Amino acid sequence: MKEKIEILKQQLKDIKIESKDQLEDFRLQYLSKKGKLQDLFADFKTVAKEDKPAVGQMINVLKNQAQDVYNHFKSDISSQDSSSEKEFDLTRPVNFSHIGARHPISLVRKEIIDIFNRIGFVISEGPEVEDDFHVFTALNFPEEHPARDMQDTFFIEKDPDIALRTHTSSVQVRIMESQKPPIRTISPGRVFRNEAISARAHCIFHQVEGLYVDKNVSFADLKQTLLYFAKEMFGEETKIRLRPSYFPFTEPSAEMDVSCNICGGKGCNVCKYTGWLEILGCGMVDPNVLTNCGIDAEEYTGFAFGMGVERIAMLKYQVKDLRLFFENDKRFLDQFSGAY
Ligand code: 2U9
Repeated sequence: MKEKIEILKQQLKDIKIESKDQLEDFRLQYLSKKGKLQDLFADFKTVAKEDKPAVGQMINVLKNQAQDVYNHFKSDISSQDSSSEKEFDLTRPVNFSHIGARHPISLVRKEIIDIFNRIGFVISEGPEVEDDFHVFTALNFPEEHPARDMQDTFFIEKDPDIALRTHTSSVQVRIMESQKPPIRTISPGRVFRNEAISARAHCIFHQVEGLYVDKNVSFADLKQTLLYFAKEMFGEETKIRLRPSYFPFTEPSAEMDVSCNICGGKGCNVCKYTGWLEILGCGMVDPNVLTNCGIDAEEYTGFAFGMGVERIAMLKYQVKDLRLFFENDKRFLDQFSGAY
């Protein structure tokens, strides 16, 4: 009997099980009611009384050993199964945790567009490479204006009449050339200026410009439209103020400030303790511009405004360095992933 137990013990040590079928064979051979261990328990009756304690213990140890062997190979085989499933399971859902997010400039541009869409402004787009007439001449820029200089504008090398647009006003010139008033449009787009890159300026940036031309459009309409925009963009409590300015294409012209949304106008380091933040330029369209674009300046008047999207985004998200919008550092961009 003892010899039989020793043989089985050795067999259990040497055993190798590599598949579910082999595992089931093992269970039937060793652990089932008709298995080898059960036979031992049956033979146990024939063991001499004085040997029973020792032989009984040996059988129990063997039984535990067989059960351990079974458990070990069972877990081995099931882990092999699940790892091969992992490798080949093409139906597993995709991990959606890194799908990216809208760029902050896209977010702010969309917000600006949505605000003006709600009061009837439609989007117009046009070419980034433009001729002198649409960028400068139609917009009343004098021949000697510094913006026409190589230092300020990127011209196409072979043709001094063709340049990268310095503002999206050229799109609105095209709209006025091809459509009759009433015109109520906004033109978002990329613009290019020959400037050194710094924390506050870049040679490529984004603008949204607006134009409203109709009979009896007044400065009061401009003010009310921009007040609505400021409240929608920066909050209901926002105030605006207009300071006189000069642009070749508008007369009168103004720059618009909004009350600082950080300190509520009390003064802080963002508004440099003035309580105000400059956000855009605006004015009544110069009659010369209307005439240049084929619109009767006796019959129609218009207002226009323009803003830099980066500037609005810097104020909205309190970004201190404009270059961050162009570097596409994932750590910066990830901060906007929840913002729709
Ligand atoms: C037409 C006529 C007039 C658009 C205007 C501004 C004032 C203005 C700047 C803001 C910051 C450009 O991005 S920025 O540097 N823009 O101050 N833009 S009025 O006037 C127009 C547009 C189209 C036909």
